[in-house]
Amino acid sequence: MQTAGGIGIANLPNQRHKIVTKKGTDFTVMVVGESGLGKTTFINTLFTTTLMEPKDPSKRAKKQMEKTVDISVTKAELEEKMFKVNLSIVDTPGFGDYVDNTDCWAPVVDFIENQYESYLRQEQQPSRKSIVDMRVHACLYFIRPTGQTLKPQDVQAMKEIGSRVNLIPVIAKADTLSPTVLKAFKRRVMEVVSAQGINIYTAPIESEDEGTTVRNRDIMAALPFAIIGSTDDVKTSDGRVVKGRNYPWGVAEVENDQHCDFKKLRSLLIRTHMLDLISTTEEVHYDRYRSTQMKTRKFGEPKPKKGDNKAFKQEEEALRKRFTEQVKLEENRFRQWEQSLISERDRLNKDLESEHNHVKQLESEIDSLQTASSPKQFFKR
Ligand SMILES: Nc1nc2c(ncn2[C@@H]2O[C@H](COP(=O)(O)OP(=O)(O)OP(=O)(O)O)[C@@H](O)[C@H]2O)c(=O)[nH]1
Ligand SMILES: [Mg+2]
Repeated sequence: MQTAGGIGIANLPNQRHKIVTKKGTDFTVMVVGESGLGKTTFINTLFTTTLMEPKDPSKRAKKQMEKTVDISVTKAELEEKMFKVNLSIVDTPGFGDYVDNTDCWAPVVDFIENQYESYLRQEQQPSRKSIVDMRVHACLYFIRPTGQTLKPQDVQAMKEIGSRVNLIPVIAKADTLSPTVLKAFKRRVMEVVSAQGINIYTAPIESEDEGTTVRNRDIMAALPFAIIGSTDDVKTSDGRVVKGRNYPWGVAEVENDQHCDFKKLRSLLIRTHMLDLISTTEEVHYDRYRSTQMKTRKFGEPKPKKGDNKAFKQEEEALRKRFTEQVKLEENRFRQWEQSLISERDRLNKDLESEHNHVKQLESEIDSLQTASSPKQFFKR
C-alpha cells in the first residue's frame, strides 16, 4: 500500500487545512483516449504498484484483454497518519468505436459536466453535510505512440476536455518507441499543444524548498508523460523482479525513470500535486462551470438536456435512413402500380375505341343496307 516514505498525503493537511475533514478528501482521476491504448491496464498498474496487493492474476489478465464498454469507477481509500483520501479512478471506453469520430469527446465532456452539475445542485441544498463529490480533478489523455504528431481528433478532444478540467497528456505504450523517437514525439506534441492553444495542466514549480522546486521542474519537464503499463512481474537481466514488459532485448520497466515517466505521473497525482489539482479544479474549472450556468439559468433550475449523445445520434441517423429508404421503395412500388394502371387504362381505351369503331362500322353497314332497299316496299309490307 505504501512506497518508501509513505505516499505523501500526510503532508496535505499542512498545506491546506480547509480540506481536512473526518470524511477525508475526494480525489477523482479519469482516463480517456483511443481504444486499446492501455487505459485500463494503466489503472490496474497504478493499483498494483501503489495501492493494493495484486489481485488474482488470472482475473487481471482477463480484464486487460476486454474492451471497456462503459464508464466505470474504481475506488480506493488512501490513509496516512490519520489523513484520508477517497480516490476514484474513472475508466472510459476508448474512442474509435464509431464510423465518425468528430464528437468522440462528447461523452467524456458530459461526464465531467454532470459531476459539476451534481455538485452544484448539492451545494444549493440546505444540508451540505453528505455531499457526494465526484468532480474530476485530473483527466489523463492517452495519445497513440505514432512517433509523428497529434491527430486532428486528439487536438479537438483535448481542446474540449482541457477547457473544462485539469488535462494531463500521456503518451501510451512508451515501450514501443525508441528513446530518440519518443523524445522528438514529446517535443512535437508539446508544440502542437501550444500552437493550438490546448489548455493543459501546469503545476506551480517555484517553492520555498529548493529540492521541491527542482523536483517540480523535473516532473513538468517530462510532459507529456510517457508511460508503460503492466501488472506482470518480470525478471530483469540483473535478477530483479519488477513490473514490466518482456522483450527479446530486455525488460521495459514500469517504475524505472530511465524507461518511462510512470513514477513521475503517479507522484504528481497522489503525492506532490494532489492538492493543487484539487484546488485548481475547485477554483478554476468548477468555478467557471458554475458562473456560466448561473448566467444562463435561474437558481435551482435543472440543466437543459443536450441531444448530443453520439450513440443515440447515430441510431437516430440510421433509423431516419431506413425510413427514407422504405418510403422511397414504397413510392417506387406505387409509381409502378400507377404506371401499370395507366397502361391498362390506355389498353382498355384502345379496346373501347376499336369496339366503338366496329359499332360505327356496323351502323353504317345497316344504313347502307336500309337505303338499298325501297322504303315504299318497306311500308307496303
Ligand atoms: N506494449 C504495451 N502494451 C500495452 C501497454 N499497456 C497496455 N498494453 C496492451 O494493450 C492492450 C489494450 O490494453 P487496454 O488496457 O485494454 O486498453 P484500453 O485503453 O483500456 O482499451 P479500451 O478499453 O478499448 O478503450 C492490451 O493487450 C494490453 O496488454 C503498454 O504500456 N505497452
Ligand atoms: Mg479499457
